[in-house]
Amino acid sequence: MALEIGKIRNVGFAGHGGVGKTSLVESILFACGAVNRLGKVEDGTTTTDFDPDEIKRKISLNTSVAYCDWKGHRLNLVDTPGYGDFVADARGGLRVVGGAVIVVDGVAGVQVQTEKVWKFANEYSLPRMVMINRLDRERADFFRTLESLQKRLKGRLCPLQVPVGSEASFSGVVDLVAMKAYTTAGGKTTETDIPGELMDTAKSYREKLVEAVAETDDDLLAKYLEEGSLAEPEMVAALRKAIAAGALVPVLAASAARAIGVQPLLDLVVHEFPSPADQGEVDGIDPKSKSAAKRAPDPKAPLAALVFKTVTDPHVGKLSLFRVYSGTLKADSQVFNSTRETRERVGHIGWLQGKTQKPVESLGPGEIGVVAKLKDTLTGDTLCDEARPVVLPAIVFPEPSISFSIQPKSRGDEDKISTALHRMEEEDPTLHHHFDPETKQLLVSGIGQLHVEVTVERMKRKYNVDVTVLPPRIPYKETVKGRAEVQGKYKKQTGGRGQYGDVWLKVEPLQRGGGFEFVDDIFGGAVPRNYIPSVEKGVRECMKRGILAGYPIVDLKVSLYDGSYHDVDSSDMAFQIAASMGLQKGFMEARPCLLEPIMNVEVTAPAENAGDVIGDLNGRRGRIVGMEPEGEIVSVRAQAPMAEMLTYESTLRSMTGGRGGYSMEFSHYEEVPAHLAEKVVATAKAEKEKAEKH
Ligand SMILES: Nc1nc2c(ncn2[C@@H]2O[C@H](COP(=O)(O)OP(=O)(O)OP(=O)(O)O)[C@@H](O)[C@H]2O)c(=O)[nH]1
Ligand SMILES: [Mg+2]
Repeated sequence: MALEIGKIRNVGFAGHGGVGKTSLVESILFACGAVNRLGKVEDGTTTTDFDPDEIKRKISLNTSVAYCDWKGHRLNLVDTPGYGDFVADARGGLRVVGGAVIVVDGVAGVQVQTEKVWKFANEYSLPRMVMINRLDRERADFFRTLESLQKRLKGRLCPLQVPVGSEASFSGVVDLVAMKAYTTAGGKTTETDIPGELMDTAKSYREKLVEAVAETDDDLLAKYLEEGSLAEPEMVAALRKAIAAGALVPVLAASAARAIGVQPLLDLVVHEFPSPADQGEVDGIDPKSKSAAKRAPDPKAPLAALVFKTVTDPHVGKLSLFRVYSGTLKADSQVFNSTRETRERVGHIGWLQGKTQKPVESLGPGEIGVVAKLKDTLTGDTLCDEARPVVLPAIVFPEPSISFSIQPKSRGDEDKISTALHRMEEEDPTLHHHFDPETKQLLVSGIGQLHVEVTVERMKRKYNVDVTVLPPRIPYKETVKGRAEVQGKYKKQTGGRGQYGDVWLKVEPLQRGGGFEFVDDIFGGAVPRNYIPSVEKGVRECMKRGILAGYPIVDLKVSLYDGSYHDVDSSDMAFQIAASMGLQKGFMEARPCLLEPIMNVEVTAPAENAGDVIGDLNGRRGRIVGMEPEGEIVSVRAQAPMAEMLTYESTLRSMTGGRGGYSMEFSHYEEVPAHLAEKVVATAKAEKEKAEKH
């Protein structure tokens, strides 16, 4: 029997790294009786951080799913990673939920990845609540954190609770709708009256809440202004509507580790977040007619399900995590993968409790489940009824931004490495690898250094291949600053059939991010029509290989404006070569330069280290773009070249005695200063010569 759709709540947990998402999910599972022992991240015993690499590093690397039942409702909990290198996985997780709990730390407040997951939630128009967690810690402060939330996150954020006590004496929350306190002692939560000393605070924040709710509805606002208050049922109904529409984001208080605020959160999830039925129809495309197609959350409708995560399990092989949007998926059936246009056999299906599968016969709309051993299906694919196909929008993942070259430790492991990487790329859409024929290096690209390190460890553990990671290769690019008009002529006419191609090219820069533009300015057939694509191809091939230092050329406009040909000797190949020769010459005449990736960096450090942190960033050619004190911690935002940030981790650690943290992501490309560019060009030349010798 499939679950009753109105009783399902799919909830995502997202936020910056280490704020307590996994601990919160564990605490929820325990409160609901879904686990009988409360796991701890420190001990590697939580339900949703079960991967050996997660246990070893004590951070979440993957989105994982667990379920529990609360007051007659089924909650599917989607725990997403918050560390910068892995946060992209939260995109997949948030895609399939009906509401998100954005968790923030009660000391640090809004951090880089908080803003990132907030944007993901915006993209999917997700109703959300913000939970200020870890309020039992020293220096944690609900109201100061609230200010940072209201300042830095777009949306109408309003407390729905205020905390009872603070730091070590934090013991519960006051619900501002019911005007009741829920205090927790020894893991047990009980409803009590609001402590006398909190009454004034509670009343004043309730007033703010009522006002905020009223402001989401014109009729309600008129009534509120007239009568000065709102009736309870009206207020409750309007609150639910406002949250669902994203017009209001309630702010809550908690300590996941001490189970404070957990039961009140569960009641709110059940009352305030939409069920899959409330979420309504989902939009897709009919692959036959290419027109829009909708699918209703009806168990009898044709099947439509989306795979949002793929993992490989050493025992069972490939697992696909999916959400059913419409229709019913049955065990032992056949489905159609409309994204890849192939049939898939479905064997066992089930619910997921971390790594454990609970087999079920069927899964209805709104349910989240798992299926093993699909052949061709990858993350983002739609599974549906072949007779009524539909493709749901895919999930967009970021491109990798850093590349490391890797070498096998034992000879002859090259094939094993490439098989392992192919398999891992099926699981992880942010991982890529390719062989660079110029330098004869195998490059593994990921979001950051830790991402690549974890990949290499996995390769060893799961596929039994050991590799050495060499320092990363900065993904420089080449472009020009000036213009040039040049001839490229390729002529070989000695004996037999010759080769003849002759082009005149104009080379010009495009604005940053402009890519490539090819202009055909040939009049009167100086270059015959059928060879114009050959010229463009020759230019493109040459741009891929690079000219200055072997990096791809970007932001370039090339116009073909003259040339000549030979009736017999001209060929596709001859024009490609002529174009490539022309570009090489024109490029070098048009003031070539190198571009380097610039990163957005956010550093948090104890206030007394702020001066050192800023001085050091300046020394790394960084530009400070902002600095915000948050209590005894400062957060410094800067832009700095990737090439200067490779060794940052250890420097920051020693500068701050291990108390600083940072995150970094790609921002844009900028020109490399000339004296540094010379070094890069020289190194590239040496590498190329070395590779040619071997
Ligand atoms: N004092 C205190 N510590 C907490 C609380 N919640 C979590 N922690 C601790 O904070 C650390 C990080 O917790 P996690 O649950 O792994 O945080 P996370 O948000 O899942 O981290 P990532 O998934 O890696 O982004 C662990 O050491 C937890 O024990 C809390 O309410 N109070
Ligand atoms: Mg986690």
